Amino acid sequence: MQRKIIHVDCDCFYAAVEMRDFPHLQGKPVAVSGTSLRGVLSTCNYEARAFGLHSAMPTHKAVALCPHVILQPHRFDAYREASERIQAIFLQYTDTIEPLSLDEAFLDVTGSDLFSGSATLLAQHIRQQIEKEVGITVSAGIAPNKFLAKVASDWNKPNGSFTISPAHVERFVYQLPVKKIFGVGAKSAERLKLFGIETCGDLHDHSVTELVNQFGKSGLRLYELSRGIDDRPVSNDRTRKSLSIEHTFNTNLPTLGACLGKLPNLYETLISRLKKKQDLGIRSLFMKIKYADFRQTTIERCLPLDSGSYQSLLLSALKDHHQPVRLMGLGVRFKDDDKNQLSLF
Ligand code: TTP
Ligand code: MG
Repeated sequence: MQRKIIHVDCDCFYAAVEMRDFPHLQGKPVAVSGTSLRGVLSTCNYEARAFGLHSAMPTHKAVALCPHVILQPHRFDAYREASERIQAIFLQYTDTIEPLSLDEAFLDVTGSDLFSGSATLLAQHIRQQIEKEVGITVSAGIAPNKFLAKVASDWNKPNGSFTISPAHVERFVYQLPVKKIFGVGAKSAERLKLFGIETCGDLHDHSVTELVNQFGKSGLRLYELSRGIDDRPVSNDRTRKSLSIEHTFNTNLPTLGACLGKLPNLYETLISRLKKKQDLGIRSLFMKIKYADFRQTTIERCLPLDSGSYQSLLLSALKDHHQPVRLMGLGVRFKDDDKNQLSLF
C-alpha cells in the first residue's frame, strides 16, 4: 500500500519557545546561545536570519553582523516540555511516530480516515492544534515516503506546508538539487558536480552499476532516492543513542586543576538532563575537549556513571595536550536496544 507520511519540524524551535515565553522578544532578532561571546548559536529566529545569522555561527560573528541581536540563554526544560506536548498531540492521530530530535518527527498516517483520508488536511489540522496548544508554529511535509516528506517540510518554512502527491513525485525529484538528499553534504555535492551531477534528474542519466562503481554502497541509495524511492518505514522503536552537554568557557582554562574545578557543575547539568533517560541503560561515557587552538578530542570508555569516571576521562584527554581548554563536554552513550533484542534469540 502507498504510505502517507507527514514530517513535522518546528520553526526556529528554541527561539520560538523563547518568544512564546518572553513576548517582548517578538518581532526582534533573537538568538539562543547563552550569553558568552565565545560559543556558537544553537538557533535564531527568522528576524535574525534576515541578517545572515544561522545555527552553529560563532556568537561573536552573529553580534558583528547584527549588533542589536538579543542573546537568550538556553532553557532546555522548556524545550523538552514543548516537545513532549507536541508528541502528545501526534499520539492523538497515530501511534507510528519516529522522533528525530526534540523538534522534528515522522508520522505514518496511512491508516487514518480523518479528513476523508487526506494527509494534507490532517497535517494542517495538527499544525493548527500545535500553534493553539503549545504556542509555537511548525512546518509540515506530506509525501509517500520519509525522504520526500522531510524535503517537503523545508519547502515552505516557516509556518508552511508542502505536499508531494504520488502523482507528482517524478516531476518533483527531477529538478531537486542533490544536496537536498540526506547524507549528501557539501563535499559529496562537490564530488557529484565533477560528474556533471547537480540535480536528481542528472542522476537519472547514470545506471545503478555506474553509480555503485563510482560511489560504493551509497550509489544504490542515490539511484533510488533520485527517483523518489524510499522504503524505510517510520519506526517508533528508535531509541536515543547518546546524550551530552557542553560548555564553552568565558576564558580558557589554563590547567588541569581549573578543568577539574569545572567538572562538578557540568556533571550536575548532565545528570539533570539524564533524569528521565536512566532506564535506557548506559553503555559508555565520553568527554569532548576543545583546546585553545580549536583542535578537539573525544575520549570514550565503558565506565560507571559518576563524576570520578569523568575525572579519569579528563586526565586521559589532557595527558598529551598541554594546551589551555576552551570547551568541555560530557556525554553518555546508551545501549543499543535493537542489538539487545537480537541477542535474546
Ligand atoms: P533545526 O530544526 O535544525 O532548526 P530550527 O528549528 O531552530 O529552525 P528551522 O526553522 O530551520 O527548523 O533544529 C532544532 C533545534 O535544535 C534548534 O532550535 C536548536 C537546536 N540546534 C542546535 O542546538 N544546534 C544546531 O547546530 C542546530 C542545527 C540545531
Ligand atoms: Mg526546526
